Amino acid sequence: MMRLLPLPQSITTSPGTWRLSERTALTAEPGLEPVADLLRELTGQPLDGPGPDAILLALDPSLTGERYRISVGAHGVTVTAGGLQGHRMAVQTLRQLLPASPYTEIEDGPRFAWRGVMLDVGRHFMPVAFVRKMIDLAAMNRLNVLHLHLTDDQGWRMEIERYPRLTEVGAWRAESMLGHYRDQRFDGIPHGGFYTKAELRDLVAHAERRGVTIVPEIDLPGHMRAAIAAYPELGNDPGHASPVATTWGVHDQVLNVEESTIAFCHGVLEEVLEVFPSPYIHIGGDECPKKEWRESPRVQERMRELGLADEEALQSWFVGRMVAFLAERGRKPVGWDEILQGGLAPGATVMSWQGEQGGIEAAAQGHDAVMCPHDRVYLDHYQADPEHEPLAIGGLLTLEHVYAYEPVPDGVDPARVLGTQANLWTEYMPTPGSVEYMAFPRLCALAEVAWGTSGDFAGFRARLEPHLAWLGVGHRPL
Ligand code: TNX
Repeated sequence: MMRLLPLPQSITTSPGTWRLSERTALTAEPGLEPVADLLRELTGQPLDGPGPDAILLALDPSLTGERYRISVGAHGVTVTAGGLQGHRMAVQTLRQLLPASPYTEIEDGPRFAWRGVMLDVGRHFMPVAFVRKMIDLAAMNRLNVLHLHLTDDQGWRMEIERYPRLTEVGAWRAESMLGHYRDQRFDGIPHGGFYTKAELRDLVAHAERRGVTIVPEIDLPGHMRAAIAAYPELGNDPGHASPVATTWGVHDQVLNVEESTIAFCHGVLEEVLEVFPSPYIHIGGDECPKKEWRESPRVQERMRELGLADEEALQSWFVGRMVAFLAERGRKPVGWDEILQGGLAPGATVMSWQGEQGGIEAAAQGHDAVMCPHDRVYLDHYQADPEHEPLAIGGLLTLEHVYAYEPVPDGVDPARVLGTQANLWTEYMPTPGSVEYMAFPRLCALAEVAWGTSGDFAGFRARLEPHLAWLGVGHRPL
């Protein structure tokens, strides 16, 4: 009967049942009208009955951040939180109690401030409607970050007004890989698409109403082949046209380190900041092969000009220029753990993906970390025996293994671990349906881990089935 997922921190029930009806009246204290509207929208009910049965949305400043209380009894329902964000989390729990709830007292709040899911729309473009659905699904699992990986070698997905070729050229590739990467087969079908700034602003607003922050990522200085195809002067071999990549994997073509290229990146970020109010902005930094930089006389000359000893120091310099740009504008830069190479400017947050080591080092150096080690939370890995599963990149990550994940590594200051995030790289997820299949049910396990109430797998498993039905999402069969 109680299908709450993620499990709240504390629940007690007593005899009695409350039912939503035409008599139910919704009342919100001043400032909470947006939450009242959201509740009406999500329940599809006007909630404007004559009472006395009521849902009351109340403020209590002693409840900070995302904490909330729900009391269901003969009086009706009282939801209390310190402000909008707490109420947004409470709305999702309340929806799970409706339309008939036992009398209950719930006291709740998350263990981690960063409870994320990353969607890679670079490898496969996903329609706006599906991104909106992912926001809804994140919110329903009380996740509060959608990290959008907007650019990669195989496609540039965000309209940038001052550089129109990024989407005219960079949003399209000639074909995609068929089967596994190692087979080197292609479908011969052009693939692409991009989001206008207006579409992205709509998504940001939709997410914000539900308590989800969209953290945009522009992946620099590697993973930039789509941009280099659009503007060859950004690359290290401007005389030689290199198309938007059609193969997966890590590509040697990376940005050059001219001042004009730095200015280009800043120009892109400026438009990103216009669209995304998120305090955190992701600048990528992963998998930047140093081959071109080593072999380019011009890059070597530039390194001497800048007084940099090696290519790692050059990467650190490049990242530093982006970090400084964002910090000057009051935003917090985030990057993949490779941004630690050659030293990292203070104030940057590290996403630990190659394992836990990046997060451990980051924390030791005084940086914040988001933990997303590939062997624990990469939802592009197989969820069961590959023989009976749709083609995936590799690996094996079962539901149980995600559920057993502990985001704070031994010996790390917990205050440095902002939280955790599941990543959906879409090389092998060409459609929304394939993303849903890989994301669910595992994302529900990650959500309970991030909320901080994981532990009893059998209990989780029992709540999972009705929860998935409520989510209305495609998923791997249980
Ligand atoms: C590594 S994780 C990547 C991605 C791939 C992913 C596949 C990370 C920062 N970089 O470019 O899509 O592996 O699992």
